[in-house]
Amino acid sequence: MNVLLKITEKLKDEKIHMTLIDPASQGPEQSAAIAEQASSAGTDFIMVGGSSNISSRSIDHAIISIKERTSIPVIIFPGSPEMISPHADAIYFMSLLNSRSIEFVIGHHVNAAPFIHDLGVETIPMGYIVFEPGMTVGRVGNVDLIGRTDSVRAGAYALAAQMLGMKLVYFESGSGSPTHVDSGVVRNVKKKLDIPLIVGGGIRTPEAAADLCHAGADIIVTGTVVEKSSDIPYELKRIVSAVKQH
Ligand code: 1GP
Repeated sequence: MNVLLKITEKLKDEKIHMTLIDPASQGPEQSAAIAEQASSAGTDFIMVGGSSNISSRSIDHAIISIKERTSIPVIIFPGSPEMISPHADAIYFMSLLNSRSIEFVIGHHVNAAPFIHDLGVETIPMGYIVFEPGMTVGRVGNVDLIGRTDSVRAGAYALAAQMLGMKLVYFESGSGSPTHVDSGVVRNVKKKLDIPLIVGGGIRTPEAAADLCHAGADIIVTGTVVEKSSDIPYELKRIVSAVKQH
């Protein structure tokens, strides 16, 4: 299965919802239970990862358990070079473009590339751009944060990602953020950007997801909403259906 092809094919018909599961927040069984409920709520892809440092063993266990209970593709969303697993369908080969630390822009990638190559896992080149408030990823990634309404800087970074040959751009406010990226920024950037735009961080309601999709976001990521919810199918179904209505 080519995951990037699946993403681009699906985007011809509809917008995409992805559920982020952080294996540092719960054990593999609970991660799998969340994935199963997210899948039944209609999410299209599971992303596994986060900013906390997790061993390749923990990532392996989480992905194996998730794959036992769901059939939707699993993409690794790595917060460190250890977060690699042969059990994933793909890994975002993501450069944190507005980090001040060279490791997050290209250094970790150089270290991880030979291992990923030998494992044969599909890599999806992605420009990862972090906005205020940034939360854990902003701090850990030593990010020069973009203001949440700064269309000019956001657009310049997104275009640079596209010109570097990246296949996706991800606008991130940080997991658990009280705000999400401003929809005006998404609207302005999408006027010039040709590659799909992912938006995540702080999206908790169907209204927020709808607003961002209406502005031009192609893929919406939610994580905290499922980790905190006592009724995942109900809450997620409402968000997924808001995404699919655009
Ligand atoms: C974080 O964009 C994702 O990397 C999801 O954020 O946990 O706030 O939904 P939330």
